[in-house]
Amino acid sequence: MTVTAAPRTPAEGGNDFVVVANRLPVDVTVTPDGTRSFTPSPGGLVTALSPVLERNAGCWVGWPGTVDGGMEPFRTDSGILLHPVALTATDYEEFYEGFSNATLWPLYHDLIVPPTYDRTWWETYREVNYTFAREVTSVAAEGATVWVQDYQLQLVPGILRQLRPDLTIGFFLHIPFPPAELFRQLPWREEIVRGLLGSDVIGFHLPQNADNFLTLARSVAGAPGSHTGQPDSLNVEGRASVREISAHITAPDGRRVGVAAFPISIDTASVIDTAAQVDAADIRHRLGDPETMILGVDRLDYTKGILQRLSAYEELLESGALDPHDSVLLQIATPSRERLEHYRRTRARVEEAVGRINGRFAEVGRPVVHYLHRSLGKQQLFGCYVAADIMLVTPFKDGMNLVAKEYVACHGDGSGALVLSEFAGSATELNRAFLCNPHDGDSVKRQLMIAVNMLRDTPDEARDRMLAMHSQVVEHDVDLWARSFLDALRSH
Ligand code: ADQ
Repeated sequence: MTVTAAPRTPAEGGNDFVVVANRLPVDVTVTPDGTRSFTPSPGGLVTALSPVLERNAGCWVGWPGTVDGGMEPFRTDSGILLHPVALTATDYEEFYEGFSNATLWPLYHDLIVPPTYDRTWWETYREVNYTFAREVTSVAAEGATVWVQDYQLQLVPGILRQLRPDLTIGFFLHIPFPPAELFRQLPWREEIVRGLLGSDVIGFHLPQNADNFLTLARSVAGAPGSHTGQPDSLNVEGRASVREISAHITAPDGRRVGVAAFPISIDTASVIDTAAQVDAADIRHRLGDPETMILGVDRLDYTKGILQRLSAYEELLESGALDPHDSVLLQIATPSRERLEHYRRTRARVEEAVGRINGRFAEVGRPVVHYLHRSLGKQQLFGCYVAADIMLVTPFKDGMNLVAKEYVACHGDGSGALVLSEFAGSATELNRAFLCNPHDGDSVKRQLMIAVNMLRDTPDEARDRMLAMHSQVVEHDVDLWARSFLDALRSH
């Protein structure tokens, strides 16, 4: 990625559209001679927001991924102004690894592992949220629209509301919002809810997440609200009208805050375009030309159910339902949060399982599980999507899951099958997938085998299912998501 330096002080008047997220959309690498290089960073948020900012020529405020001091603002070759927020090593440990990923992440993902409640982490979370908000005020024009992203920055809307009442503030949560009875565990629950209520519009992936928040906001922050369950006065126009504000709640300062579901999606046209250029036959050939190629693609996170997926596959090989001579599972796992104990443990268990399964069922030169622990380029990744007969997406809990949508986008010819956890947000829209319960190994095995058999015995039925889902992701892309949210924010 080519970047050019931009002045620290914003151009006269500042920026009219600002996105603020924990991470900038690039990874910065510093070589020993001090030269910096930039590569686009992986992850759902970046995948979703980059096209939106490119189209709006906006400013992205975020952490550049290194704790080695200040960095000047810079502009990407696609025209996005990147405004770095400096974090110290302690900020990184206590705000990011600690409060964000060892407190909020497990709490919001239904306590798959126990959250840690640590007052020092909380204090750093508050301070770092303040730092992000201050940086936003330095780049935002009078009356600008600011779109705050995700669980790391839930206090930013409230702080911005105090510092800059002229701003229009939207907030979108990319992960699930938990039921009130879980959220109430959080010792700082009231501050978080009040922080979010600094927004004009709060967006979630699913109506269920929005409902959870509304219940909480009433009970924790005492905010009265009107939950109509029906679209009300904030209707938006045209194509975006499928997403409407479903409820209003009154913030403690008397403002009306819109709360609604805006299911995120992918840049479908660009995925289809890239998928058309890949050589899927070559990938299958390099995997030994299996009759059945199964694929898993995830950040290596304990919420994604990778180990359980491997166990289901192992049991199917063991029982003979899948033939080890004709079946291959390719698991691509992006390294993630590697210093956290639960992540290290998950990785060790996944890698142990890969070794065990190959030890039991592989032949010389013919592994039954291929495992890559790294990030791939889009071309390579989408090549795997196109090549795979079956995509296994088995999270215990996932806000949306873009991987499932990317796979479907790559199968516009109706080929392939998606086995999808009913606990992924995307299951609501991709309801022609083979839905499974990842907590129940038999359910994963059953749905996988139904998919295998349908592809072989009644391919037309499998094709209908895939084509129905493909239309869904063509009609509901990331552009619709962003425009729906921003239209709702504008007309608030
Ligand atoms: P994630 O938990 O990161 O996102 P997901 O939605 O599946 O999960 O997005 C992952 C993205 O990273 C996809 O675009 C995928 O292509 C990319 N990716 C994954 N593995 C890769 C690899 N090895 N190499 C290259 N790219 C890879 C969070 C929430 C989700 C929510 C998104 C967006 O946890 O629930 O869907 O944000 O809101």
